[in-house]
Amino acid sequence: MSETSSIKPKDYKSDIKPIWCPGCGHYAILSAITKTLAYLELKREEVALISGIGCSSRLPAYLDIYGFHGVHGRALPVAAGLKAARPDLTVLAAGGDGDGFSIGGNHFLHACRRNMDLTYIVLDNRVYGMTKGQASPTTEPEWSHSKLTPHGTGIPRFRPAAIALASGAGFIARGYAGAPAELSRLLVEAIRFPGFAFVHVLSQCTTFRPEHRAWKTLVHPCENEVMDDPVEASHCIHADDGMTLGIFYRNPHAVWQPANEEKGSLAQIEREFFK
Ligand SMILES: Cc1ncc(C[n+]2csc(CCOP(=O)(O)OP(=O)(O)O)c2C)c(N)n1
Ligand code: SF4
Repeated sequence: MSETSSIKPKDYKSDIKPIWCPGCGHYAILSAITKTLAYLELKREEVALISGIGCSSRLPAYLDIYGFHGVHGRALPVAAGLKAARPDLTVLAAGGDGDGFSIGGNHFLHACRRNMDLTYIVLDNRVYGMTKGQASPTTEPEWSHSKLTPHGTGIPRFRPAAIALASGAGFIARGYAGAPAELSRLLVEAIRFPGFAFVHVLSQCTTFRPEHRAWKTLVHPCENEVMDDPVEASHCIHADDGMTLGIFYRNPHAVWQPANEEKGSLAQIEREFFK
């Protein structure tokens, strides 16, 4: 990371102190994001982070950049709208596994397919943290610690990387809150990638999934070179045990960005609307 940059990671932090539980993985991801922005020397007014709802989606409050703490599962359409109107901005979207893969699952598929120049960071703790520990789409089928699913869900886990690949995402990577320097390197690559970049981040929930402490012994680096062939990447992603870290797939292709010539001022839009 650059030592010469005049803009420091702390410059991107707001004065609001995070209220996450002690040891929550989301702290390290917040720090990785600020380090990434400083490394890329992005001015605060050049970047926006859009979130949904959940512990993870509190991120915009803790950052002193443009931000929008949105509606559950709706970070991606808001981020896409912002990018359509302001292509000059670096637009990040972030949220949890419940937010992005359950209620927002449909948006995830189509954001991958549409391929706007966005970076989507999912803080995956395999549980609904904010609503006190229900199973999410990435929860193991046998996990039975929620009163709602006392015998486990019995349903196979959602495979975010495989679904992103099948839906057309051009950049797919996985990081871990316990490896923040590596995560920051992934985020740099993701933001530089021209198109939709999906960064799946394992983020431990110390309160509802204390067994996540073992993750530090389970994660392992991706042994393959970064792939640009979807068939090869598909083999690799299907063989993955969910704990592989690194960039799985990188394949830039046509970015969708609506033409902005007809964009009017707010006053013009209002006049058209009430005509
Ligand atoms: C439309 C809607 N449905 C349900 C909720 C309740 N709700 C708030 S946060 C949340 C789950 C958040 O879990 P996740 O996205 O995994 O994030 P985490 O809190 O674990 O970081 C739910 C279901 C809501 N706020 N809005
Ligand atoms: S409930 Fe879990 S995800 Fe939410 S702040 Fe606490 S440790 Fe983090």
